[in-house]
Amino acid sequence: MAHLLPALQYAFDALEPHIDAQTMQIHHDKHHQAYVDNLNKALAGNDGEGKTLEELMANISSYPAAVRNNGGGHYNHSLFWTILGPNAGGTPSGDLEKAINETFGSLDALKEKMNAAGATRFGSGWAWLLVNDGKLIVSSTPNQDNPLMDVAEVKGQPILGIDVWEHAYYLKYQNKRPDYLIAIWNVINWDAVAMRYKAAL
Ligand code: MN3
Repeated sequence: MAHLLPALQYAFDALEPHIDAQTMQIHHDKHHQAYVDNLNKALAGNDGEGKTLEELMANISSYPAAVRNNGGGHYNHSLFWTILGPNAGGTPSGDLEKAINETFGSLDALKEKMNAAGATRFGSGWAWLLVNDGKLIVSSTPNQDNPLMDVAEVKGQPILGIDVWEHAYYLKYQNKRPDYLIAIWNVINWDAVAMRYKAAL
């Protein structure tokens, strides 16, 4: 069963003005599609072919770089589209809010920590909020790696990931990655993050 590009659940322009429509269209239809296509090519005829993305991530060190890069790319972007949304932003509620306040002190402190992780990731990569053994942790990974990979420095279940590749922001923000990182909090879908948090516990 080949991997498929998941449909975006909102319009390309739904995240305007924070993330522009052209960036969303190219990012989803071209970049993510390429990860899916190249993953399917890399898996054709070998033992990773029937595996789920999660199974591949857990044992990624035993696969070629093309599976790591494109499988990570497919997993990361599939997560990314779902934790963004129109009419989003604001603050989380319930257990997630409580855990954020207990772990980081406040939502603003979490945002600062995530933004620092994203801003200081040299080159391309991701900033993550993940759950490990019931605890919230902020980390970052290079390239298309993620916390599910056996090679990750900080492992766990990712519940929020922010893409800091230039293709995620360059058309609107050019070299100003920190400005993109401030703006993206206006389109974070906290209900989706809370669902992932609950599932990760
Ligand atoms: Mn991307």
